[in-house]
Amino acid sequence: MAQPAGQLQLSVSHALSQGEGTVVAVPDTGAEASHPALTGRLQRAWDYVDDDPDPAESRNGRDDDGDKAIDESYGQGTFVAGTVALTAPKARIRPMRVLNSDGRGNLFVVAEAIIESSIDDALPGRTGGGAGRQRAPSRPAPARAVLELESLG
Ligand SMILES: [Ca+2]
Ligand SMILES: [Ca+2]
Ligand SMILES: [Ca+2]
Repeated sequence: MAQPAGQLQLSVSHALSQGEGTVVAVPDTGAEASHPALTGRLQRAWDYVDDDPDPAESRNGRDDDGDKAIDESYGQGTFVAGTVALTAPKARIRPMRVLNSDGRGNLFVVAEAIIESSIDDALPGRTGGGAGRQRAPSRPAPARAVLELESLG
């Protein structure tokens, strides 16, 4: 049955696959686990902005990028994760918070998150019911390398 262009045609895609057995990493502003579309869908992941194990979205009430809009990207990661939940209703979703509430992040940290998302053993969601992956409390290595380079002038 033909459907108008621009629609997602979810019934067609769901007949092909609903994402069974897959994990979709969402490197963005994080995601709200309490959102109805995401309840029970999220795997544990990492907050690369605050370097903690809770990638929930967070706003700080500041215009971090100086564009006169405060926390304008808050909700973006939850929207993207919700879109994944809708299009792949049986996939698990791993939110990786790599952008702050104004949508800004460090390219090297984003790269690290993407790399880690492709290494199963490095993922906290694979560790079962324990406390998750143990990370050093310091900055992720690529960001630390940049800072060290900067300090060398
Ligand atoms: Ca956090
Ligand atoms: Ca802003
Ligand atoms: Ca902000």
